[in-house]
Amino acid sequence: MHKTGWGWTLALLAGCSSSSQAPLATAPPSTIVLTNADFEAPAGANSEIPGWQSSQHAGPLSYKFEIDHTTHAAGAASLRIERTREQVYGMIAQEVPIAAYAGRTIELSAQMKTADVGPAGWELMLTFSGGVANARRQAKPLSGTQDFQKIAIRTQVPAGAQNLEIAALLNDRGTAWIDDVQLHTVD
Ligand SMILES: [Ca+2]
Repeated sequence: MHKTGWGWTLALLAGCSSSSQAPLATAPPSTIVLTNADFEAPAGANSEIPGWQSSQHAGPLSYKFEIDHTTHAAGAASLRIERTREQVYGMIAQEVPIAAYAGRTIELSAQMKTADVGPAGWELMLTFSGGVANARRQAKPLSGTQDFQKIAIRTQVPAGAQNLEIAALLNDRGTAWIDDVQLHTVD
């Protein structure tokens, strides 16, 4: 009976020991999954982009958002935004839960391209929700006419952050593209 008891205890200890040496079971994966981040999903019946919300500053509809099958940085399609009348900004955005990554450093990146975009540019931005201070990070906007290039923002997830909004904003005239959006931890 003693022997059985010890065997059971040792087995438990061995189990504890091996699980404590393994990577933390609760550690989130290094890639944070986004929806339709490569813009390969076909647009919906009303031109909506699956996984993404399009919006603009105010006023009458001033932007065209389309899946572009002739221009892409990866796969066979990208998202194109075109300003059709003067307006402050038009944007696409997607929100993901981020609380599990508090304290981790993350990198948001995307392939971005411009055609005749004004100086205020085509901008990658992220915003933490949850009432955290300094919740916003913005990459340097692209302007003029530039081919696809990787734009990235690296930042630490603040304690208390609940969600992360990923956005791309066209702050000026012109046409712009985004493709291959990625979000991952770097530490
Ligand atoms: Ca693509």
